[in-house]
Amino acid sequence: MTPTHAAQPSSRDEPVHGPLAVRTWAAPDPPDHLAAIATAQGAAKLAHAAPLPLPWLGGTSRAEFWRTPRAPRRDETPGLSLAWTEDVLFGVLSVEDAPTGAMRAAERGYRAMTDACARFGFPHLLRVWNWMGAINDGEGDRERYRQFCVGRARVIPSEPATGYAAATAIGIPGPAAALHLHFLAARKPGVPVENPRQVSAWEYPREYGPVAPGFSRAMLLDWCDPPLLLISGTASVVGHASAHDHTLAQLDETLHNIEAVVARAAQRVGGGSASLGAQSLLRVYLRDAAEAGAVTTRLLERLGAHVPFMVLHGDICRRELRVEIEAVHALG
Ligand code: 3EB
Repeated sequence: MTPTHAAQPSSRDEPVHGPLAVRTWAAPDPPDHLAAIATAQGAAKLAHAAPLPLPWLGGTSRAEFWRTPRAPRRDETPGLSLAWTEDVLFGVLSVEDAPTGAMRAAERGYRAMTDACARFGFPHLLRVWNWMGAINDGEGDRERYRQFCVGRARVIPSEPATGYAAATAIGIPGPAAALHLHFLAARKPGVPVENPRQVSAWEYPREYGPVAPGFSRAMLLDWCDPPLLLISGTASVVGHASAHDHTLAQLDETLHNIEAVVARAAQRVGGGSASLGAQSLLRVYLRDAAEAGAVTTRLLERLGAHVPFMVLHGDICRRELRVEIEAVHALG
């Protein structure tokens, strides 16, 4: 993978100390990727890559390399690829989906995912990415995202003892075809972190669907060196309500939300980088591809060119939301 101008130059040859680190750049095909996450075109050129099922629209990063100190072991079967070390497991899973089948697809996908985690001895689910077509199709409680939440809740117990995983749930532009999951699990639990500006998702009121979404705002891996904060897909949600109509106003509110989670996590570890910077890595999901230029410009203004981000084309799970951002932040 060619380095982009904003790749972190200091990280190129930096050894991976802790059980897990995330980089935007890696030497060609090092053996120690737990996951090389890239767009479909990028993934085609990498060994053991996890393709993103969404078109890349812009930004300063094209791939994420989730790295471990030593090469992981791997198991690949149709529909399920796994890579694991003594500490962490990363999986890529797809199950069939259908226009009215989001609940069943979620239930099947989550069962296969939790079965794989249990089978390999990684009981703690830390981070899940969910992608499906036609996410906003269906009215009221039949909306596919809301049905997905019902199916997920059939497998993930409510308020799990060690917290809900951090998550992203994004629509693939186009019809329902498959539910794609990427997931990270570990032998040890992480520390869930909530956002003081937002109602916890599992406590959303009934108006957003029959079952509240089971995810944490972020998961802190305090057993990584440096500690790693995995921030869920974050949108312009204040309290539980969507805020602002305009995309750039939503973008600013979203960054405010992310900064609040980062600050809270920095408090938890008693220091560390309390603000987004070169130790962060962002994925931006944008509903309207035509806005990619404006969004990229605003992000460069707000964050500077040293914070790597990629903009992907995807639908947000509430119709009025136009942009969502997830992040990895090293609390070094
Ligand atoms: C929100 O704050 C935006 O259902 O797994 C973000 C991240 C959102 C994850 C999920 C949903 C999910 O409610 C939506």
